[in-house]
Amino acid sequence: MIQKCISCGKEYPIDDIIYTCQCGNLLEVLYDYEDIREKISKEGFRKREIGVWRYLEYLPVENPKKIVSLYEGGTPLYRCDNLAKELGLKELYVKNEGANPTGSFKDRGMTVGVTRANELNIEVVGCASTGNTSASLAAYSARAGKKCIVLLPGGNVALGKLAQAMFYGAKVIQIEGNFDEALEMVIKLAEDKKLYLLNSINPFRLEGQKTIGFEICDQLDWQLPDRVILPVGNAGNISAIWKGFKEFKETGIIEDLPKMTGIQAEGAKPIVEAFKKGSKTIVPEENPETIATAIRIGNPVNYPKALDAIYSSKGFAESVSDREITEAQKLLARKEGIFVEPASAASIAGLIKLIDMEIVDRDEKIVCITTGNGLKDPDAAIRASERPIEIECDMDILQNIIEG
Ligand code: AN7
Repeated sequence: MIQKCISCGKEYPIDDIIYTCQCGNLLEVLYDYEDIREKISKEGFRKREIGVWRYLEYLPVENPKKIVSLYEGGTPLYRCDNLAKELGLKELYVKNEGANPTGSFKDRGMTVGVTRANELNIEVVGCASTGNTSASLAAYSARAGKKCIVLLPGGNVALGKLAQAMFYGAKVIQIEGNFDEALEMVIKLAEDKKLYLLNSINPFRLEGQKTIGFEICDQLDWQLPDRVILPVGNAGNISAIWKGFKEFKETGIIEDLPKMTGIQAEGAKPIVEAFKKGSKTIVPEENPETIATAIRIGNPVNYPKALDAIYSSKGFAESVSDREITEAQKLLARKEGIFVEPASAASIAGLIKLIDMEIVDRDEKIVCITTGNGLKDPDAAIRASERPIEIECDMDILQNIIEG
C-alpha cells in the first residue's frame, strides 16, 4: 500500500501525513493488486454483510480493530421501471446514497478517513463543507472520540446538514465566504498541523467512496451498467467511483467499465466547461450559485482525476438548470417514492437532458447515483411544493375538498 502522485509518480509511505505531492498534484492510494486478486472472490464478498467493509482487501487499513463504523454503505439499488417508462428507457436504476447513516455518500469516505486518523493517533479532524461532509465527519469523529472542526460557507447551508453538524458536537464555524474560500482556509490549518484534513483532497477518503462502484457491480450480479450518472461538486466522488471500477477490473471481478457521466449545476460548472473544450484543466468560477447548494463549488480540487475519469471512460459532462433540478427531484419522488436533495436530483435532470441530446441511448443500462437524502434540505422541498390545504374541523368541507 502506497500513496502516489497522479502526475509525477512520486511515491510516499501511507503513514506520511500529506495531502498533495511535493510537485503540487493530487495523490492516490495504490495496492498490490496481484495480492488482492489472490485473496478475494465474488463468493467471498457475499459471505460478508454488504457495505463499505465487505471489500476490506481494497481498503487502506492496517489494523481492522481501528475501524470506526456506523454501518455505512449497502445502500439500495432500486430498479426504477416507472421512471424508465416515463423517459422511454429500457433499464434504469437509482443507487440511493441518502440511505447512509448520516444521509449521504460522505459516510463511506468518513468511515475510512476517520479510521485512518485513528491509525495515525490523530485527535483533531476537520473539513470545509457545503454541508454533507461536515455532517458526516461530525458523526464519525463523535463515534471515534475525536475533536471535529468544520468550516461552512456563509448563507445557505441546508438546514438538516447544519443541524447535524451542530448536534454531533463539532465546532461549527461559518465564514463570510463561499465553499472554495472555506476549503483554502482549512487547508492552511491542516498545513499548520492544527487538524487532520478530511476533505476529498485526502486520498484515503476517496478509498471509502469507491465502494459505491463495487456495490453497483455486486448488486447487479456483476453485470455492469453501460453508464453511471452522478452529480459533481468538488469532483471527488466521480474520481473515487471510477477508481473502484478500474480496481475491480484489474483484479478480475469485472471485464468492462461504465461511462462516467458527471452533472453540474449551470451556476457552478467548471468541469463541464473544461469537458466541452476538451481541456484537461479548469477555469475556476468566482461566484458559484445554485439551488443545489451541495454542489455550489467553483474550484473543484479533484478536477484532474474527474476529467480523467470522464475522458478515459468515454463518458460525458453536462450542466442542468435549477428548474430542471427541481423538476427532476419531484419526478423521482412522485414516480418512485425516492426523496433526494437537489444536488442528487441533478443526476436525474442530467439523464433527462442527455436523452434529449441523444447522448444517452434509450437501450443503455443506466445507474443514476442520488448522493443525499431529501430531508437534508427541507426548505428546498417546501419551496417546490404546494402548501397544505388548511380547513376548519368540518366534515362537509373535507368531503368537498377530497371530491373536488
Ligand atoms: C449530496 O459536503 O462537497 O463531487 O462539502 O453533498 O465528490 O464533491 C458535498 C458534495 C454531490 C458532490 N451530492 O460530490 C460537501 C460537499 C451531494 C453532496 C456532491 C456533494 P463531489
